[in-house]
Amino acid sequence: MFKNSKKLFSRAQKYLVGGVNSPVRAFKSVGGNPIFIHKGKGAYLWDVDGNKYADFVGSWGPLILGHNHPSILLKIRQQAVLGSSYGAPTELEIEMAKLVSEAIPSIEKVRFVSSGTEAAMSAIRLARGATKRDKIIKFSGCYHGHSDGLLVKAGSGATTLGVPDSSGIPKAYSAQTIVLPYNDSSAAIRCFKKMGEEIAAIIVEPIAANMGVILPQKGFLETLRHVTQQWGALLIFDEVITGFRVSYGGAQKLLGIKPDLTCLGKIIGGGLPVGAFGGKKEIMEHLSPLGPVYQAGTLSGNPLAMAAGIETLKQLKKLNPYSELEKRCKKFIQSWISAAQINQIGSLFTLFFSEQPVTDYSSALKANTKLYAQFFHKLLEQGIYFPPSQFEAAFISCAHEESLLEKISYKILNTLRSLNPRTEVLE
Ligand code: KE4
Repeated sequence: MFKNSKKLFSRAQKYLVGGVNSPVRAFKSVGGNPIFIHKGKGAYLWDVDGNKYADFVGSWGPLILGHNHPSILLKIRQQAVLGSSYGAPTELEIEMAKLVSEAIPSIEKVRFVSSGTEAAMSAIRLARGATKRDKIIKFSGCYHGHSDGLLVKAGSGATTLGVPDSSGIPKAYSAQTIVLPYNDSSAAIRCFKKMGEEIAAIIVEPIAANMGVILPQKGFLETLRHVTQQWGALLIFDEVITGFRVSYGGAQKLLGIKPDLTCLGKIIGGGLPVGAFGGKKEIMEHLSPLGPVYQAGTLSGNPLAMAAGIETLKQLKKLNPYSELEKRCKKFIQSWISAAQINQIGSLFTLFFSEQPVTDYSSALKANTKLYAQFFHKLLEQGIYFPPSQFEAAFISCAHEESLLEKISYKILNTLRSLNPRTEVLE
């Protein structure tokens, strides 16, 4: 079933660290060898052994329209014959910036970069430059890319300064980052009372999706908005996943909270490398070439990526698929509710192998990752490709037809039953 993938994986390990270019792809948390992909189309992937899969990873979020969408492919082709990169401004960047700003009004000015990591790293530097303060707050279990100051875990006490969450990061960097529990409003208030004048910004995933999907509890984001305004700090929403995923205006539109800065990525590239950060004009204009906060990128605003992103946003604006995706996703997961903890919003969800509700990182870590690993491989053998980690979000796309979801939902229920005989069927 996986002969050619196995061969490619051993060749890959000769040249690529761990055989991959991003760790989660190596299947370390579910065991076994990664499948190597030959092509994608709509809701499906095919691996190099010809196995077909219904794909619920969607390249980790960008492909809300499905793989290889014809009109996006056409726009990439049309741009490719004009050239792939100029390192000079193009009209495409203006069109893309206008689409983003019209969709997310809190983004009065925007800067395009080439990844979500770059977007979050740059937004933090901008916040520090604009406020002349050094400390930032992030939340345990939230991921904002791999820049040094954000690969930090909580120090000993809740509001003590962070410690590195990876080797190679100087303690001095992590000491500027405070890590608080997600959904813990009082910890945020206590922290500001203790060191509010030193805090440049809070960065938060308004809907967490990197510990599995975890929804913000009532009042949490409102508290972050209030306490940052009270103390002159900035509120940064990392919408790399939720931007254009949970609504055309992202989580901030859905939840009615306006941040000072927003990070974007994934969907806005339509499958090509694009990230972005943007916000209030008077904050953004601290950025070079207007202001003293330096930021740059060879491929920022790359024309091919802009062409793919523009077409993606135009399609989403035309289709406005969000209520349909929410309906389909809710129907898709409803029969599993008795067998696992399911957190879902819009077209993203996580099935936690846990007895109790999952509302923050510590409750997420109680999930049975061994059972998840068995679940993952049983699905893979049935042609269903779920995220190879319990702590990642699964996605459906506009290409996941109801008939497909119904068929797959039944297979998943049977798989859950085989792993957990206690599963009653909710007809
Ligand atoms: P990238 O640098 O991977 O484009 O974006 C970093 C990032 C920033 N913010 C959020 C909320 C994110 O989810 C991410 C990246 N997400 C992971 C999956 N959860 C990317 C997959 C991977 O690391 O291979």
